[in-house]
Amino acid sequence: MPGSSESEEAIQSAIQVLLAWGEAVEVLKRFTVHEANAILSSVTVHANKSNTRLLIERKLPVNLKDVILLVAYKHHGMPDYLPRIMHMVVTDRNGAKSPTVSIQVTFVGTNSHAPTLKVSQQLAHFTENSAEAVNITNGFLSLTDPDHVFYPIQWARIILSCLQCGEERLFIKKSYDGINVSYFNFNGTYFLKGNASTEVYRDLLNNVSYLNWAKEPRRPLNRSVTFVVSDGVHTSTALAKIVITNVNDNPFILINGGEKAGKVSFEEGQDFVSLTNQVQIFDEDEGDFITKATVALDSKDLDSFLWYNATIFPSGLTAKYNGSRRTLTIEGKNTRNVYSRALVSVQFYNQLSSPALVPSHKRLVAMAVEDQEAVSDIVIIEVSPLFKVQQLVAHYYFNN
Ligand SMILES: [Ca+2]
Ligand SMILES: [Ca+2]
Ligand SMILES: [Ca+2]
Repeated sequence: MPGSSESEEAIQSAIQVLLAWGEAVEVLKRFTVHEANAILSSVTVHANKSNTRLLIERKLPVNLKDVILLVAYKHHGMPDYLPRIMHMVVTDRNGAKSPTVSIQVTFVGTNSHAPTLKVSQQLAHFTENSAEAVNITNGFLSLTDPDHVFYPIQWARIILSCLQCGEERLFIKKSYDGINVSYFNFNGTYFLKGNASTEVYRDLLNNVSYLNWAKEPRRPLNRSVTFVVSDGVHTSTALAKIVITNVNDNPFILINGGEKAGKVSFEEGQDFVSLTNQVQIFDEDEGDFITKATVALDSKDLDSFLWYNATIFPSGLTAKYNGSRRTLTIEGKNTRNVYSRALVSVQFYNQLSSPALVPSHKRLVAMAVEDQEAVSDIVIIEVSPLFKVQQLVAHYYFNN
């Protein structure tokens, strides 16, 4: 069939396509390299330097319009996806050209791809007591979806594996019109809802930060953050991790129902007096033990010493008094309650009927405790002697 033969000749010749827009050139090249499929595998594409002209050589009969539509559809970077006019000229092997034919290309898409969500660097660090929330992904979260222009991202969810939900939480300090953001403190979950591009969602998800204001972050000291996005049909998930560094908080002492200093008095010649009737020891780090307590006399106080009431001193601790340093040291790893009892048992001794001036009659006693890392502030207890009224003795000498 001559007509058919003429047609075959045209089909097997080089086909030159003049494109009215330049952007498709790079896309077409990229597409043929990376995403060759059944249609394009039979087509060879050359671009000229002006970037507005494509030379498509074909070996097998295919519908050229399909090729162009497919190429256009695959063009991820197209800014507006408005219809384009393409002008085509077909040249046979003798160089004879057809009249120019114009094709309007309308972009259509199918939501066939799941969004690709990735966190390439997964680890964020948070240090206890930091006032600043720490960014979780630091820009290392990426989100793409080849068909996002036709099928935008519809919602995202961010889930913190909080152990003290309420004392630790996520923040997003950024907003976009049209995206509704809500956070649920009780389970550490953000919900983002609203159609938007992958760029907008990527930006929001890269702005998620974590803050923990607990004095003792709950162990284990790591958390995970799960990101989920959906284009309405497909969802994708990525994970990031947070490692928390715990900081030791110093223990502290309150005596006699909440004071940071105390006063007791003793009658001279009384022998001894208890320094406190109540000691409370606190440590923000709930799990911390106390390892040591010291009670020290003023260095000038040479006529007093410290000891403890053995009947109420708790078992599990040891106490020894260093006379030259005038310090009672209580040791043993134990709870704050046990140390409280030990400190309540401490007694101040001064057996002189007329205590020396040091430099006044008042004596100072310093009390402190230590956890495994740090010493508390010192609590000072002022010990004042009460003078006994001296019996006035009159001596009469009678001379005969
Ligand atoms: Ca999609
Ligand atoms: Ca702490
Ligand atoms: Ca502590």
